[in-house]
Amino acid sequence: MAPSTRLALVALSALLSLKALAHPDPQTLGIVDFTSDADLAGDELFDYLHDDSYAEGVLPAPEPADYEGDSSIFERSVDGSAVAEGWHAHSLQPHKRALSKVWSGKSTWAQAGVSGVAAMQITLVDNDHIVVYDKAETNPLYKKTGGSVWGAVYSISTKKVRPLDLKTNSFCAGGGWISNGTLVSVGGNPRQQYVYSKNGLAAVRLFTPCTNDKCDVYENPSRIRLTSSRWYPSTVRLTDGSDATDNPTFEFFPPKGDGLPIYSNFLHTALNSNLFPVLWLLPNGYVFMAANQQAMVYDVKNNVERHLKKLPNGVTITYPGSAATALLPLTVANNYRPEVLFCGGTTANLDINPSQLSATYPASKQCSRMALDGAGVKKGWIVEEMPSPRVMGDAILLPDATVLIVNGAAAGVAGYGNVRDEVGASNARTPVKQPILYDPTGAVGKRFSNKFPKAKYERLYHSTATLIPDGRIWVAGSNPNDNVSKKEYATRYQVEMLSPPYMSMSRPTFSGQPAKMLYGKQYTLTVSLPKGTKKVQAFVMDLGYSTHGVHMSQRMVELAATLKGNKLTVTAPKTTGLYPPGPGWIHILADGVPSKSTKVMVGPGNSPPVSQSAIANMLKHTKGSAS
Ligand SMILES: *[C@@H]1O[C@H](CO)[C@@H](O)[C@H](O)[C@H]1NC(C)=O
Ligand SMILES: *[C@@H]1O[C@H](CO)[C@@H](O)[C@H](O)[C@H]1NC(C)=O
Ligand SMILES: [Cu+2]
Repeated sequence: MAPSTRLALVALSALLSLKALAHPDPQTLGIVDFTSDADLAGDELFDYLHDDSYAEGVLPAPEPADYEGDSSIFERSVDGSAVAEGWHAHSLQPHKRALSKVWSGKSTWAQAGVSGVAAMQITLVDNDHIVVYDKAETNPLYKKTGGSVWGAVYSISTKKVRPLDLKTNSFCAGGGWISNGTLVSVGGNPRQQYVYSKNGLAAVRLFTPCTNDKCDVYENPSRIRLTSSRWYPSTVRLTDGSDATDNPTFEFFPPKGDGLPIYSNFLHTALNSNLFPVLWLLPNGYVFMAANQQAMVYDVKNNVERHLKKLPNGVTITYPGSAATALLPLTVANNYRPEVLFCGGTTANLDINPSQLSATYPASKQCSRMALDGAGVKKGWIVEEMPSPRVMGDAILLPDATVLIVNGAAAGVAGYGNVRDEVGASNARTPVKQPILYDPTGAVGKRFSNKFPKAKYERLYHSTATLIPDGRIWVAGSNPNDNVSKKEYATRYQVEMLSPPYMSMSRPTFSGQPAKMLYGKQYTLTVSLPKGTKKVQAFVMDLGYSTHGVHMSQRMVELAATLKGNKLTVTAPKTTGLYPPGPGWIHILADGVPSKSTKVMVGPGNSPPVSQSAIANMLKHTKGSAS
């Protein structure tokens, strides 16, 4: 972050704050330092009018309702109908399993080329490609026409990177995939004149995958833009395949309703440390949300917030106290009962001036977990401890339904350049290079394993990780610097891959996968299983959009499956709440050993609903040049 970040969301009129803080002269937002007329052309399109009438008090601010007394919300869907099949309060199956045999062997790290641009935000595109977005800075990767770029596509098989031509500054943007298979990146930062980026505060960047390595980012701010400036925004794909973001307001992409932002009491209350809030779509269509030390369930359709119990023991779980977080796998065994997990973060007081914080302040060891149904919410947060403290961890769902936590530091907080005792500009120190594994179905107190070798490089602020289709974990980034830096802790371009023990085991394979899986329909895969396999399972996963320790829309849903001979008949998710329409990856497990995964479209692949009146109203109210 830039030093101003924590303050940036203090005011609801976020743009005005950002403006004042990001550039000393509030008149210059987005139009600072023009270098030529050519560069100026069209630039006004990237300047967005912030209309304060969207702020608190003007839009109806929903009164937060307490979940107590209305836990029935967990027993019905957003449309009032019965909940997603199989999703209701029930007790978990007894825990038997110690860590399964797939973890008995050795894990190894390997170097895997460079990411071309610093890997601040990443997402897997297809079986071989990862999109990498950075902030606009002087990366070594150049466009053919000259000039540094801040977006790239990395090939897993060749380890080559090709530049992407982003127009706007994607500094600390968020993003996700929508139902038609297009990647949407939202928000960012004002222009960086030395790399010719334009103002990305209200940017919407679209990337539709291709097979010829030619596709690029599409930006057209005259038609496609956010309602207001968003830095550190989160998104979640909704049941209709669209995307929501927040600033302390929410909005939808494509726009819905009147197309204008919706004020959020919850996000307002969660200031200051509400950046990159954590959002998980629940099987009943509501959205779980956590920011700072608070949590709630949001009824998107009716704009009702229901606050949950605070995270225990004063632990902050969002930036700059970034915890590793996941929606735990939704499985047949747990009856698709949603549970959320937060591990690490900080107990530092983040309401004081950052200059009073120290990069040596120990991170939290605490994990907090809650089941989100009537019974789970009544029970509240269940606290566990990691083997060691960690801030800025990444929680990666693994194909055997365990959770790997990689990256981060044992002390300090996220961000750079504004606390005491920094190393270089890093607000965190004591990198944690050893991954840990969490088995959600293990017995409390016995869920963690740390039998992993250490990675070679530190992965601090602005580092990322994702599962890739062959089952390895791709780790990249780390850049706690304002600009590309070679000083400790340097801007890291090196990519590393972790191979879990299952990579060298005899693994199942499958073929005959459909390109699309329609809701509730059955599909038959032809499988080849290691000898003596007793149990076969199938899953669909969203590998998420990873940035700042938040894996937006990451989820894992087991498919009901029956085996006859070598034919495995799987049933696609029954409801959009279990898996919202959009891309995913299918794989099978044979006695816990995963196959490789392949890409699938869940749902028909249609574009999300488009409301022309919402778009028109959004354009009307956000058109024009700022100041
Ligand atoms: C970033 O680094 C580049 C290359 O060294 C330099 O031209 C530019 O001025 C730097 N920008 C800032 C904001 O320091
Ligand atoms: C997907 O939908 C979005 C939003 O309407 C649209 O901008 C984009 O072009 C669509 N992508 C494809 C591949 O149709
Ligand atoms: Cu950032």
